Amino acid sequence: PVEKAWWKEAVVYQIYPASYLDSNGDGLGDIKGIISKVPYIKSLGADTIWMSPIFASPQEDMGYDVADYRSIHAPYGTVEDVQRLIDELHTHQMRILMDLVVNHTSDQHDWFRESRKSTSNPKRDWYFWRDPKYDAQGNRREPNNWKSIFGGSAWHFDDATQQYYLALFLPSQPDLNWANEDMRKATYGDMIFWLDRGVDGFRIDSMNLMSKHPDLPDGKVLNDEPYQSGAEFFASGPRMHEYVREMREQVFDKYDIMTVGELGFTKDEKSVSEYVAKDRHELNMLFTGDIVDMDFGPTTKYGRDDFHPRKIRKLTNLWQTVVPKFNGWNTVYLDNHDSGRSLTRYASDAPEYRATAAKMLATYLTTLSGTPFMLQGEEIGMANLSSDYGPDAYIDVEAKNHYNTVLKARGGDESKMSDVMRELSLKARDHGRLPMQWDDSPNAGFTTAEAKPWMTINKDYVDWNVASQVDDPGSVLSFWKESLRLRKRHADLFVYGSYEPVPESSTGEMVFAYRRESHESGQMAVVFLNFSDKEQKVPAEEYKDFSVLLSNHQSQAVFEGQLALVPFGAVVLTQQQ
Ligand code: TEU
Repeated sequence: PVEKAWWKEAVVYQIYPASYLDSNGDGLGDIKGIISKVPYIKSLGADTIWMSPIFASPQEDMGYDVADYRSIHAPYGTVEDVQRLIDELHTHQMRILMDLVVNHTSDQHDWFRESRKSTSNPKRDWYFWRDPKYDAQGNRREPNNWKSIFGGSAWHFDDATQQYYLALFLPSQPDLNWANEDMRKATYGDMIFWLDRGVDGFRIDSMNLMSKHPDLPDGKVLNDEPYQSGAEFFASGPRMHEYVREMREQVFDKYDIMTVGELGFTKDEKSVSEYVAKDRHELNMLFTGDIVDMDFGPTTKYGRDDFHPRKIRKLTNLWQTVVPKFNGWNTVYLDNHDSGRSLTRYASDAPEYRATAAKMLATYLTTLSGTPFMLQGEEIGMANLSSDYGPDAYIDVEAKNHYNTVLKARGGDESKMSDVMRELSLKARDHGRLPMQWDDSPNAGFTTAEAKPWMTINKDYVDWNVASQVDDPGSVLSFWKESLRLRKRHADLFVYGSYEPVPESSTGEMVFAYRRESHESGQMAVVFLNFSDKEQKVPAEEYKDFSVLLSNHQSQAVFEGQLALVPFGAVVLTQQQ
C-alpha cells in the first residue's frame, strides 16, 4: 500500500494572478483580490493554491521573467500583501505553492546587469556567454544552432562584450548557468526567503532545462530551418539530478513542503522515475507535459491538431500504473496557463454538451490517483475564446510570435491565416489566462466596469460565471464540489487505491474506463468517461448490482448487462459495501 502524505491528498488550484481578481480597478488582478477569494477557493474543496509568478518583472513573459525574487510586481502588491495571503491561507488550513522560476532570470535582474558588464565580471559565469563562430564567408554566427522555444535563435549578441548569451525562451530571459556554484547558492537564498515566510512548496518552472550538455553541441538537424530544437542537449543534462539533490539538501529538506517539477522533452518512464521514485529522494511529483501542450518535441504545439482520447488514456495508464511500481507519485491535470482549455480542447464547449463535458472532465481529475491540479475557472466550465475572435485577441508572446512568423512567411496576407487561427483557437496559452468570470456584470466582475482589462475577457462570461452557478445544484461548480468531497471521503479508494484500466477492446476507443480498489476495505469502483458526442454502450454485466456513486447525467442504470453513456457521459459505479 502507498505511504500517506498531505501532498498526496492535496487538491491544488492554480491561480494566474493577473487574471484572478482586480481589487483596485487598474484592470490587472492583484494579491488583495486573491486574499478576498480564499473562502471561495476553500468552499470549492481545493486546499492548496499554486500561484503563477508575482515577483518584480518587466512582464515580457507574464512574470516568468523575474527581475527580483524578493520583491513583488508593484501592480500586484507588496511582500506584506503576499505574507497576508500566506497567513490567510494557513488560517483556513490551506497551503500555497510559489512558482519557482530559476532556469533563467529577466535581463533586468541585477545578476544579469552585472554579468553583461564585462567578460571579467564576477557574475559573468552566472549565465552562458560564448564567442561567436564564423562561417566560410567570414560571417558571424551563433555558438550553436539551438532554436528558442519562442522562435528564432536561442543566442543573442551583446555588442558591449562582443559575445552571445543563451536564452532558451525570450531574449529577455537569459538562462542561468547552474554549473556555477555561487549562482546556485544565491538562488537557494531566494528560495529560503519565501520558505521562511511560510510558503508550503514550489512548482519548479522548466525544471529539467537547468542542466545542459557542457559543450552545448549543435542539435540534430531535423529540417531545413535555420535553427534546430537542440532539446536533446539542453533538457535533463548530466548534472540535473545532482542539482535537484543539492536543492533538497540545501533547502527543501529543512521544511515540510511539496515540490512539483515541470518536465519538458524527456517523459519516458525511466526519466520520470529518476525524479519521483521515493528512494531517489528528489521531487514529490512532476508535470510531464504530455497531455497538455507542453510537449516541446520536434512537433511544435502549433503543429497539427493531434488530440485523441486514446492519447489521454495511454498517458494516464502509464503514469497510474508506473508510479506505484517505483513507489513514486504524480500530478493529474488537464489545464494550465500554457495551454488551451481542456473543455474545448479535449471535450466540447458546444452549448448542448458544455456542462456535461465539464463534469466528465471533473470526474476524470477527481477519481485518479495522483495530486489533482485544476486551473482557475475550470470549476465553472470556462472555455477557450471562440473561433470568431481575431488575432488581436491573442496577446501572449508565444501566440504572437507564431502568428507573425507565419504571416511574414505568407507575405503579410491576413486572408491566408485561417489554419493558424484555428490552431490558436484550440491551443494558445491565452485561453488558460482569460480573466476569471465571477458574475455577469461588465468585465465579468473581474475588474470594475470602467477599467480596461489587461486582456480579452471571454464574451461568454454572461452565461458562464461563478454567481450563476454557486446556488445551482446542477451546475458545473456544484458538481466539482461534490466530486472533490467524494474524493476526500473515499481517499483510500481514489487517492491511494489501486488502478486497473478497463481495456479499450471492451469500451471502444472513445470511452475511457478504469477500476480503483481500496487496499484497506477492498471496496471497488469503476469509472466510465465518454469522450465523444455520441451515445456509447459498454458491456457492464459484472457491474449490474453496483450502485451509482457519481454521475453527470440523470440517474445512470446498468441494464441488460450494458451501460449506455450519453454524449460526454461520466459515471462512477461501486459495489455495495
Ligand atoms: O513553461 C515551460 C515551457 O517550455 C513552455 O513555454 C511550453 O514550452 C509552452 O508553453 C508550450 O506551449 C514554463 C512556463 O510554464 C511558461 O509559462 C513560461 O513561458 C516558460 O516556462 C518560461 O519561463
